[in-house]
Amino acid sequence: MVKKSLLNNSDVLNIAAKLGFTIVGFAPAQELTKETDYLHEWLASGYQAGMSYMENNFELRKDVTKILPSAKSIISLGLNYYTPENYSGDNNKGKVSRYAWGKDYHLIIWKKLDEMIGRLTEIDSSFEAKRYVDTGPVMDTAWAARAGLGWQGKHTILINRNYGSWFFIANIICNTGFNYSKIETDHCGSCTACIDACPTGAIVKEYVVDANKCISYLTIENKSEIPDEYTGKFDSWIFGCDVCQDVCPWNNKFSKVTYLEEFMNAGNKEFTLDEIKNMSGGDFKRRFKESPILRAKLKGLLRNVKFILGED
Ligand code: B12
Ligand code: SF4
Ligand code: SF4
Repeated sequence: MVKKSLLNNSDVLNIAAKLGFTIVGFAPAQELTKETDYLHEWLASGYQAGMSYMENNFELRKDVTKILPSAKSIISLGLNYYTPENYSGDNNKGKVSRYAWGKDYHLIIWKKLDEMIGRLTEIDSSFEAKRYVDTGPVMDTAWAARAGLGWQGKHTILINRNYGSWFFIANIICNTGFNYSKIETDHCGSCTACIDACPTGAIVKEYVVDANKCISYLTIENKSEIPDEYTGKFDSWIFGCDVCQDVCPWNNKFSKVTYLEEFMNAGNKEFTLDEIKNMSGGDFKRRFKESPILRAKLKGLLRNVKFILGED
């Protein structure tokens, strides 16, 4: 006889809400066939640029039972990071994209996911789970879409009809069956605002981003020089880029202020360019110890500052 799980949707929803995950959905752990076909095409086009890790573990991305053999469901969670602050508009300052204004979201979310798994295991000791946010061989956005959190906009970021797109996605692969969520329909319609506004033409066609051209890639993941063809196109982005989300009507209408303290009073919104240029390695490590900006390393951040100043 199959043992019935002691857990149900409400247990998850209650715990998730206490931890600040205001967007939650459930998907059956079936193979991601259509999504991995698109991934295959994307890789074949070289759109992963220097992120060779995207080429690895294709089978795990497609089939989560290769990660957790007992997998039955994916619990998908969205953590809203929107705050009403904005940039000063000072031309001597370099802008950091909104997701990186505060503490590194991986650190915040891993802790919350561990707490959640701990509490679910207290209810049902047979609960088995693996949790992911961003890193690891899991297609975060594809699972969030399957779990009804929203639809992938033409800029490829997931949009929720009540929150817009300023939220992180986390996924828990687990061995419990749930009542599954309804998949959200695409509400982009005839809008092309993100494609029209992208400063570097990185949204090469609807629903496809070429990382080689994306300011987010070029300022964060890229280890080389920034190609000359982008001179004058970066505005003053020195870490990431939010243009495609800033122009999206769903964000303009539906963004809600997060009530998570972790994202309030975020100190890393913008920097005077001289401040970066004068930073020592030690200053950089101290200042960005728990920030996503650490990923660019001082070398990368300096390259970005010099690029927007036209100094390289
Ligand atoms: C690699 C990566 C990047 C790369 C490549 C981006 C990309 N679109 O692939 C770079 C460095 C450029 C990047 C930038 C950013 N990223 Co990023 N990134 C990732 C990562 C690690 C993998 C994404 C991936 O699988 N790409 C592969 C391609 C094939 O997938 P895709 O673009 O989603 O394409 C899908 C659809 O568009 C669709 N599709 C393809 N073709 C077609 C055609 C049609 C007709 C249709 C209908 C659909 C369709 O199928 C594809 C597969 O499902 C995820 C975390 C994770 N582990 O999943 C975070 C993630 C997507 N990033 C995130 C964020 C926040 C960002 C930035 C906003 C950060 C910033 N402000 O600078 C930017 C946004 C840039 C953008 N417009 O995408 C968040 C998004 C949260 C959300 N609400 O959706 C994620 C989910 C991290 C997280 N866990 O929160 N990122
Ligand atoms: S993040 Fe910036 S560069 Fe990348 S697709 Fe969006 S608007 Fe274009
Ligand atoms: S700007 Fe328009 S096309 Fe782009 S994601 Fe938002 S609604 Fe969709």
